[in-house]
Amino acid sequence: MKKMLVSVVSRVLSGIAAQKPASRVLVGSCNYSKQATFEIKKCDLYRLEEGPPASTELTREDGLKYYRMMQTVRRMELKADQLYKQKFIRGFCHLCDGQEACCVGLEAGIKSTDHVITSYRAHGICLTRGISVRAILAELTGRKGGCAKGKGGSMHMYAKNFYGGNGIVGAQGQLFEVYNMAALWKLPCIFICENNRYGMGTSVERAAASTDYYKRGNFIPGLRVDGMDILCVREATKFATNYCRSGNGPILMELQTYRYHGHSMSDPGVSYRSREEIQDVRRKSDPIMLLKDRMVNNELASVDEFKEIDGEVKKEIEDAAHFAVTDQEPTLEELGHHIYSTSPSFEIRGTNQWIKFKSIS
Ligand SMILES: Cc1ncc(C[n+]2csc(CCOP(=O)(O)OP(=O)(O)O)c2C)c(N)n1
Repeated sequence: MKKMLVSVVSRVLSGIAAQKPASRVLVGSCNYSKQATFEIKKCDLYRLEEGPPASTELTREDGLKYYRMMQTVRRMELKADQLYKQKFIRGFCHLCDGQEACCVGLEAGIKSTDHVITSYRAHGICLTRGISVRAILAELTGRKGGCAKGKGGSMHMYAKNFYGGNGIVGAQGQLFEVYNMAALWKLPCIFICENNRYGMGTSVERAAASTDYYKRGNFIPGLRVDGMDILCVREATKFATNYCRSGNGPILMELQTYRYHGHSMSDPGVSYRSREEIQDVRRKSDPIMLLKDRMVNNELASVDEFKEIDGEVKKEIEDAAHFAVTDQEPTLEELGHHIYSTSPSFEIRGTNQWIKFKSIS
């Protein structure tokens, strides 16, 4: 089976779908159902004869795994918000709380051996690609134990088969081409546009003549997906990966989602949209709440079980945050490494910035 490359583009978006009830429930042991079948919102299609299914099965095991992962992303982002305000985190910081179903659903629909490139709103995908909360938070605070040794920060974290966080809007497409050409991968590709309704402080309706982003690939087929529903994202991703792997060429997926925070930590996020709008999305379409309600209503898990997971996640985040504020910073010499293949290589032009810096201090 061919590997695949997924390029996730953080962009804007609209309309979040109402949930539909589950249909069939299979009762298992231990007082819980082992799995249930849920109706999910149909995707809008572009240049496709058929799309992802309108119903899907969720096992108790997968559901609990997705819940824990989404809750970890949510709590990690809220901790990052706190650390930023305490000035432990400096510089750019783009949080993805509200968009958890996108990164967790994407990972649920691809293989760990597939390749992923994403935009600057990268923390959630870093986690789903396998980086620990500890290594992410320590990267945000610029410490040695960070996944990029404290030198990358919010937008430059990497893992196996994961090529970052990129600060340049739209760079994912070019990077994909570069990687493809350099490695002669010739990989099939899914382009994912996370449409959170705003580009910085401008609503999509103000910015674009056509907000049908899933049609923007022109000759490339597209899907518009409810990005607040992890099951919709998972099924759409599975459909898209099958489509690409079958040799049909690339496909574009627009995930309609919402970011609870502003564009970045320097944007309070309430000057161009109302607090009521944000509250409304939280109340009606929160991705974590939707999954939890579905599972409880269909006896896949109990409220107490979710509380227990919440407690474990909270502890993991607190431990990671403690590490992130107590771990050492990289040494000045280390700052010059990993920029060129010879480390450090500042002597090339007769200067060594870090030595100069040392002598000043
Ligand atoms: C090529 C380029 N131009 C401009 C910028 C500055 N910039 C950073 S984010 C951004 C807008 C991003 O909008 P979008 O991805 O739609 O949504 P958001 O991140 O606000 O959720 C811009 C113009 C950039 N990083 N790269």
